[in-house]
Amino acid sequence: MAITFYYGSGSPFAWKVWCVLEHKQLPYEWKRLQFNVAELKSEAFLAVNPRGKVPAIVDEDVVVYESNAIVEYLEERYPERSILGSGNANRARNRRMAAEADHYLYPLQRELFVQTLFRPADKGRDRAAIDKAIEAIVHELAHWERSLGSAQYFGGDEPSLADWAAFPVMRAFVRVEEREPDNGLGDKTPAWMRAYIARMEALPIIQKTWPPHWKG
Ligand SMILES: N[C@@H](CCC(=O)N[C@@H](CS)C(=O)NCC(=O)O)C(=O)O
Repeated sequence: MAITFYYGSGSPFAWKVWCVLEHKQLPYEWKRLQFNVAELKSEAFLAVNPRGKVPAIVDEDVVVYESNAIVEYLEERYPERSILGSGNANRARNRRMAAEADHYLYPLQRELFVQTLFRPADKGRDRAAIDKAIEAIVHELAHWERSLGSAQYFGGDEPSLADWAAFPVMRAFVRVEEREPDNGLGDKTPAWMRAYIARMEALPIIQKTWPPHWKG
């Protein structure tokens, strides 16, 4: 039976889980929820995730929410086509970077969105707050540059969980630059990250899982 996958377009956590489902070539039924009370806080969805957040999955009688719990569940339940690689060191490295993406990278994306795309146009823009957010992002990206080293992917020669976790957040930085080109992030985006993003965007998994509301 196919896994039911509850998704929200633009959520980096949901994008990560979608990439993992594709990486593992698992059958799933994709259910896109809109970010509104009617859908996320409906009785039906709260029965799946009482927090009313995406992503979530239902696999027969198993319900899992929280993206890291979901990807760990999928890895244990369906170990073929591992997202963690082989050997304790690789597996720990992937888990470490997935945690870093959530705890260090994502909050910076969130703050940048709050200051730009999520801020009503009639409120204008707080230049100092945007500059501060960009400065924090540039500082954080230095850690990612060190982790990547000369590899193609954070996972090494092939993309793995570290990439499925980090790429959606990094691509969201670029999204802000595309939507508000004057914000100054573009000039500060490191060349290695642009090259990495281009490499990831060329992957069939990323093309297939592209956030629907970013298309067109
Ligand atoms: N820690 C959770 C975060 C999930 C999360 O915050 N999802 C957001 C989208 S990025 C959401 O559904 N927000 C809707 C809401 O809070 O009403 C995970 O890893 O799954």
